[in-house]
Amino acid sequence: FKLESDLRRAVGQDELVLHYQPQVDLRTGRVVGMEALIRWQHPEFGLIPPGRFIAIAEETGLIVPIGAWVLRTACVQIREWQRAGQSELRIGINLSARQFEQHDLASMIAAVLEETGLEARFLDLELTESMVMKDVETAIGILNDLKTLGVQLSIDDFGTGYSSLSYLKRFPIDVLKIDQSFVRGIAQHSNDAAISGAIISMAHSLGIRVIAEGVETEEQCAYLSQKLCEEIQGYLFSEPLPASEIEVLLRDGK
Ligand code: G
Ligand code: G
Ligand code: MN
Ligand code: NA
Repeated sequence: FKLESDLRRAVGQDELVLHYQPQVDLRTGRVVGMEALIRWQHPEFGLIPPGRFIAIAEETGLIVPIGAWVLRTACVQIREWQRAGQSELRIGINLSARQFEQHDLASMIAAVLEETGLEARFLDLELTESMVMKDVETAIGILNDLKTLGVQLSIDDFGTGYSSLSYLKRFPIDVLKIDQSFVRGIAQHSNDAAISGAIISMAHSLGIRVIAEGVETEEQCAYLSQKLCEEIQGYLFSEPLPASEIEVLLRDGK
């Protein structure tokens, strides 16, 4: 299969790139974090989105070296932006199931933090419900090891998978990211507004912060703000952008 052999080559040849999407504090309007999102600059096919190659990378195991590259590249980049003045900027990284199961995950992350000089509290690891619910006891062990490093842990796409509130309480989670599918309907569908509101109040009662994803309109923003959601991420503020464009955006004082 061509994409697979191409991907094998791409890892060694600078064809993978990271884009960054800002996360904005709803109270201050300031950019407080970025989510790193991978793309593949294919020599023939152009820019390929992750939805088209992450599954192949998972199946072939290539996700392990790719994931390590993502982590290192994003930590180096955020450290650079911190030095340039955004001293409290945080970076969010998507972990794949395969990476989550690597027994050296915590030591690999510790090594990258050490090497790049990024403080652990500025690194936010995004996991999904299915990753942590597959084997709850094992997952709690891994999450505790990661928390020992001092990193932040988020549940991505929250609300779309199976999770139980009793387990949520046992996971050392810092952030829930409300899935875009709920945010999208906030202004039109009372159910989506109710679910988004319930996720926020439940998270807060457990001492967990909330980031709403896929925020595209002022109406969604106003509702989330009224519900005391901490942060928003979405096209309303910015789509994911290459590092050079993020620098322009930060320079313009956003
Ligand atoms: O940027 P875009 O909306 O196309 O991303 C689609 C999905 O690809 C994201 O929801 C995310 O789960 C996944 N993704 C993006 N970057 C990475 C990455 O670096 N590692 C992994 N494992 N998944 C990623
Ligand atoms: O990791 P996760 O599955 O949450 O990936 C987020 C994805 O959502 C990225 O691929 C990004 O391109 C996409 N995205 C980010 N903001 C918006 C938005 O406001 N609207 C839509 N439709 N997609 C978005
Ligand atoms: Mn994500
Ligand atoms: Na998500």
